[in-house]
Amino acid sequence: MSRYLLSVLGSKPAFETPLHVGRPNVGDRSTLMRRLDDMLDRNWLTNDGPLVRELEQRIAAYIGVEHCVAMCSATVALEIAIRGAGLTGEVIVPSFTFVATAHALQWQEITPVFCDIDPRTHNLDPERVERMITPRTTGIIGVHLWGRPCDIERLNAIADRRNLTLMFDAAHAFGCSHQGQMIGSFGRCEVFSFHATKFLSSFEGGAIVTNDREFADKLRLMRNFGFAGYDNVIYIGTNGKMTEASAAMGLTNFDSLDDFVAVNRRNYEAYTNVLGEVPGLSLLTYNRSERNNYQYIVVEVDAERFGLDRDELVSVLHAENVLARRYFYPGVHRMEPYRSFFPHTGLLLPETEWLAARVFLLPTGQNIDEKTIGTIGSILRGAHEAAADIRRALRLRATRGGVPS
Ligand code: T4K
Repeated sequence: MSRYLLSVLGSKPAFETPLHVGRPNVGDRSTLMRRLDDMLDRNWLTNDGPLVRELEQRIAAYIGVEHCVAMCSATVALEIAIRGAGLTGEVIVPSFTFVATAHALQWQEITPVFCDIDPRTHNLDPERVERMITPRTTGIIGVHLWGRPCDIERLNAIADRRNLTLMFDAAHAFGCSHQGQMIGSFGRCEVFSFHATKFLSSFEGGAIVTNDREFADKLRLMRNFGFAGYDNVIYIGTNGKMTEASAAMGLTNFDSLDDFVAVNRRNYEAYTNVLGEVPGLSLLTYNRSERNNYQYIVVEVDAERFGLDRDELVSVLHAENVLARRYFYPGVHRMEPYRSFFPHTGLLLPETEWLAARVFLLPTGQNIDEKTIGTIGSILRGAHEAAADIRRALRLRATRGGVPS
């Protein structure tokens, strides 16, 4: 069989226009426009409007929790949840996550203590969590990375035993379940992201979900400057409110969740087929007995078996206009201000460092079909077969600072 003609070796890119990771899932446009028209007719644009309330009710019912407090982003929601829960001192978090998980703590001068992950699950390793606890520790924030639940039971047991607050960054996990129970219903609270790139998007947005009524009331105050009525501020607050336009988008996309899962799942199965044939690449698996949103196509590269390392392979894909992403590289501990504060943290995070050098994400969503995935599969197979030539070409390009002739 002849080799696939790769752009990195001088051919034309496989795709004329870039294929992005993180293209938004968008539901029915006419429904969105109708909601926006109604919103303009009402002339009520933000501040706990009817669309925000409807979205909150629908999310709470869907997850099976008592309270949902919608916010302008998951980052602000995390900040408010952390402050509302009274966390101080040190809080244990993974470093293999989006930087917002740690920033939400550092922003309020709470030290994120980076804990290593279990390389099989990509999530916090509870055994290591236990070892990171000090007298200053007040909480643990687990991240359900890629929508796959943390080891919730063991983290719960540690938090109970050590009298710590446990909450979850569930930014990736809307629509996912753990032991049949929707994610969102665990810990003191959980935080979802509705950013444009997330499974459920409200342009920008997020939410805190909890079963604790008093806590939810406090969070509502904190998201609105602490106002408990006209002229009456009873708490320190910020502006964390979701707009009505965002809620319109969130509600419209909520109507299409099943369609989004179906598309994501179809793509996931197609990737499973094409990746199965390529030595050295493994696709992250989801527990099929649970509900999954299949929003992320996460691939690990075994450089020795594949013939190229992750960064070399990402260069091959970019040359074809497949804009694969190295989430979450290089690990939050290697980003500022953390790398200056704690320059040697990497020594405590061998699994994070190992994984951050192996993982990349491929495009999925409504703009990607099985034919496109077939082509991406051919590129990946071609890259494996031509690994030695590619490595030479990339090295030549690096030394010349240009494209190989
Ligand atoms: N916790 C975790 C675990 C998270 O992953 C995140 C966010 C948060 C907390 C905080 O949530 P938010 O405060 O954002 O609600 C992106 C997103 O901006 C970020 O929300 C997300 N995680 C993270 C994983 O990915 P970047 O810096 O990679 O974004 P960007 O602009 O490169 O977008 C990714 C790709 O998506 C682009 O290559 C193109 C495509 N895209 C993006 C947007 C915004 C589109 O096609 N259309 C669009 O409108 O962080």
